[in-house]
Amino acid sequence: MHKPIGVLIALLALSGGVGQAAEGYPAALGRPGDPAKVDRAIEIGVSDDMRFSPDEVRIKQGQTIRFQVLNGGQLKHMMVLGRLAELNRQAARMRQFPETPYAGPNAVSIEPGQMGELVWRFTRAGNFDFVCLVPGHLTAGMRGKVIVRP
Ligand SMILES: [Cu+2]
Repeated sequence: MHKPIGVLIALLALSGGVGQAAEGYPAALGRPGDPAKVDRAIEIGVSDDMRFSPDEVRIKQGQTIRFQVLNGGQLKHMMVLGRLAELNRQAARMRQFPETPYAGPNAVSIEPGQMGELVWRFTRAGNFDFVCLVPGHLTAGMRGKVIVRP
């Protein structure tokens, strides 16, 4: 009696239908994109005034986006996709353990004067966030929104 339910839950977990993906980003966010199949490139500037420019992007569900993140500042910055509640937890973890910075397919770090790329496929509609996880930057307001429309 209990066995089929256990199998069903295991299948749901494998399909990414519930909870967090193994890599630490929410399953609803989508998945790493194929750099050879990009629908659209979006340039985003980051700078030491702790802002993303633009800080809001609108895209269509199913699109693979190449974010080209240009660091015009003197400090290192990051762009990490996710949902704000979880990203805030990651920011707190990075304050506690700054020697192990967040890394994952939903994140890119950009040295001063450099450009970083992040290719992501947004498989579901919804509102998502992106932040900089360099300690202190998110609390200074370094975040933006991705609005994925169906
Ligand atoms: Cu930053």
